[in-house]
Amino acid sequence: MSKRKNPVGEENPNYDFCNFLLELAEYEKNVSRNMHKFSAYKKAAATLGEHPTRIKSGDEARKLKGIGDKISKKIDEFLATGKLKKLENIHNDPKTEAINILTKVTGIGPAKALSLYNQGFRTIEELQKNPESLTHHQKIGLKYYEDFEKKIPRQEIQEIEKRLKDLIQSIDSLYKITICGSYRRGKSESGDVDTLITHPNWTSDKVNKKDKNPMLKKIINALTVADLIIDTLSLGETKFMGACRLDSEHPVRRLDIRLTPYDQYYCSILYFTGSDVFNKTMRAHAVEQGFTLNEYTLRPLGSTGVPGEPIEITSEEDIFDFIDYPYKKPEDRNA
Ligand code: 8DG
Ligand code: CA
Ligand code: CA
Repeated sequence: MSKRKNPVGEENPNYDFCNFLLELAEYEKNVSRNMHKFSAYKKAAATLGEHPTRIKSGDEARKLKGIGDKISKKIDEFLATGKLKKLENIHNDPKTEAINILTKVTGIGPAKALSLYNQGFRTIEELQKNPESLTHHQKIGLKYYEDFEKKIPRQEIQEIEKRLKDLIQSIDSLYKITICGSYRRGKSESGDVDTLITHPNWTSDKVNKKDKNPMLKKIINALTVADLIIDTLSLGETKFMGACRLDSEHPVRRLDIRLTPYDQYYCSILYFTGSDVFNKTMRAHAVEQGFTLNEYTLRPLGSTGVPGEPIEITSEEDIFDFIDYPYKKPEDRNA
């Protein structure tokens, strides 16, 4: 998950509400560690972000999906005073402020940030001077901290996509490559590049075999030799996290790559496209309909609640159909 706060631009009529809600969401995730509140704030921000006109009162907001009493009161407070007491308190609390800053480094989660805080760390600069207690991933995160904070314009992801496809398909033209995440949802800029790769000869019955699958390592090697990948945060058999760069004129970007079995491709695409809030809502709907949905498969839940065999899926639409959920194009999954 990228560490950006995704500030909403001023062109949005409710951008100031969205931004304080997103900030409250980050606080719940990183400091209070309350994921229910985190989701609630994110959902409310997404709803307001899609609303075409300026909200004029908490009452008006309360009529919208995902906005209840508490959030509508915050909107009233913000409209009346131009600020929120809760956020002021958060900003004035050094511990909260430090955790917010430290968790912006990729690889540093809330627990590590708290432990760093307890060791006396407050700023990125302090960490850079004393990086001894950090993992390899966290050190690389620190190295590219400033670049990783920058959003990636859509145009640049298109260029990265083209290079990825050229390089990977020159290893084997049957590789299928899809950039997912916010890019696939049509956003004009993204926090990172989420790449999904599959190959018709690699299916789930071949996973779990004791032989190591060399496919992803070969791909990462080729992308590194071509100087597109410049650092690795972590590399397993099916999952790569790292840093890439088009050329020295461009900032260093976060690149995620997952290699997924051919028969699980559509569940993976759906999952990796997000948004995370959309995924949660859709998974909950699947359960109501008697299915369990994850990034690998869709399976029926028997009367005992034990999942059955995976259902054969040949498109993203299939998944929506099976759980009787109205199809949503990627652009409409920003909630
Ligand atoms: P962004 O990078 O532009 O900030 O947005 P994003 O593309 O939507 O977010 P992401 O953090 O890169 O995650 C990509 C997708 O992965 C996300 O849209 C949905 C899926 N996903 C979840 N939960 C989680 C999670 O806990 N961690 C990660 N890394 N991805 C998740 O549904
Ligand atoms: Ca990502
Ligand atoms: Ca992303």
